[in-house]
Amino acid sequence: MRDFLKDAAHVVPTARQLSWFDTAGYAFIHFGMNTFTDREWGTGSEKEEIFNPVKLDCDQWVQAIKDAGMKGMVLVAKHHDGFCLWDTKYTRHSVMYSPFHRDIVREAADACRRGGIRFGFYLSPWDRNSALYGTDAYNDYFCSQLTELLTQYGDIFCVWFDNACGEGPNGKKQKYDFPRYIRLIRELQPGAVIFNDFGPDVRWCGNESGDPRASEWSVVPSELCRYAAVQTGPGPMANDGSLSFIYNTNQQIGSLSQILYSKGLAFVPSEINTSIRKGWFWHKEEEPKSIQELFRIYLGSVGGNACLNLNLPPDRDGLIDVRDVKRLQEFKAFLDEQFGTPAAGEITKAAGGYPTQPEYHIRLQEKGKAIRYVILEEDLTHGQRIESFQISAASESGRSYPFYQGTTVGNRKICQLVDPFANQNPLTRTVVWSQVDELVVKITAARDEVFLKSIQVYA
Ligand code: FUL
Repeated sequence: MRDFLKDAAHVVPTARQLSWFDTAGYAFIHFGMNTFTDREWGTGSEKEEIFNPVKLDCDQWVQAIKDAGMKGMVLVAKHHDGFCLWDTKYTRHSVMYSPFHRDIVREAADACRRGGIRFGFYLSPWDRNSALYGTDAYNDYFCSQLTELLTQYGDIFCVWFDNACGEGPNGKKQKYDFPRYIRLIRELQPGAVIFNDFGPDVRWCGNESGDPRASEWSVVPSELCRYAAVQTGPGPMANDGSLSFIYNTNQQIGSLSQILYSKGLAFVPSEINTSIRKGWFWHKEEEPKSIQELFRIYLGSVGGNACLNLNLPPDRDGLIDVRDVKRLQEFKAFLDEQFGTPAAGEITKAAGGYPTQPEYHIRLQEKGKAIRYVILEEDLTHGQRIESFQISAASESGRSYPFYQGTTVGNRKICQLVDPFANQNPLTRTVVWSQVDELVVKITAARDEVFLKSIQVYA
């Protein structure tokens, strides 16, 4: 049992996963035929003539993304309706056969490069337009499309696949050859992470509404992520049951009780993806989410050991709606206000103690200010190890108030001590901040020796 826990603690990310974690927040761009038909899923029989975003300006998209503090773009190059936003050799159902006649993938990739953010794409395996769909030849077609996108548009940081698999124009369903797609991406863009429901690099969080798990592990059973590299042997209960039930919607992914039954563990972090509006595509009547809602999503993703992929849908002119642009700017101003002033303080690790239960003391330079956030980061190059921790405030008189209990940390855990909207927190309400001169972060359980990368405190 102890050996298995240690093995679990040593499951580590690849360089491409670590670099993806650094991106923290990036924007999904859903744009295509559905923008013009007011739908979420097209039929594949839409006429190319209707696609004409006359004012399209990808620099405007990039500016909106940067205004929000996000560092990348994942453009939907082809959605389920099969319409391609780039100059492809393999179908006439593309921008090049529309009145618009411009390669939008090229313009978006170039704008990202100019703006200093990363570029990636979504390519839907489900294709309701291709006559090849449902035959082996479709996998060749799909790989040809992938090859164009992977070789003609510079560095790609993320290739995003969803698993939707419906019927094509001939009524047939396709057997997707994911191992082949993955091999091709590794060969042509080895630095790109691949998002898919089941890995290999990044997995779906299990919902589209931005809801985080209470405890988010990046070390997960390979039963969930069948395309990921298995890094351990089987758990001590592997022969006493099976994880065949496991799916992304499960709330216990990676928990101790679950990994014990695994045949082997893999490192596959979660991406929280959701839209700034209700739909993925632009619909005139929809409004952007509130600051409060966006902040909840931010805390649970960027601050919850995941990355945030926030969808910003361009309108029929080919621009991000001014309502959304304004909301993103307001949101960034709100974030700057919340995390603007780190409270300086010296951090020391208490001597002695157990390697799996270290205690960190943060001496506050300035007494009297209520602490609003504590941000913890594990050094993931050693693996994700922390199972639980608590934070307490200590006063000169020796009084200690344990006011925050947490579970996983991983890449980054933002502990919110005061709710900026309610301006209180039942846990910290009783803390007399004027007497507090030290915070204590105590790791209460870990799978092996703890390596924290940083502790940041915001007043
Ligand atoms: C899903 C698709 O069916 C939606 O239309 C959207 O693209 C979302 C991000 O993935 O599987």
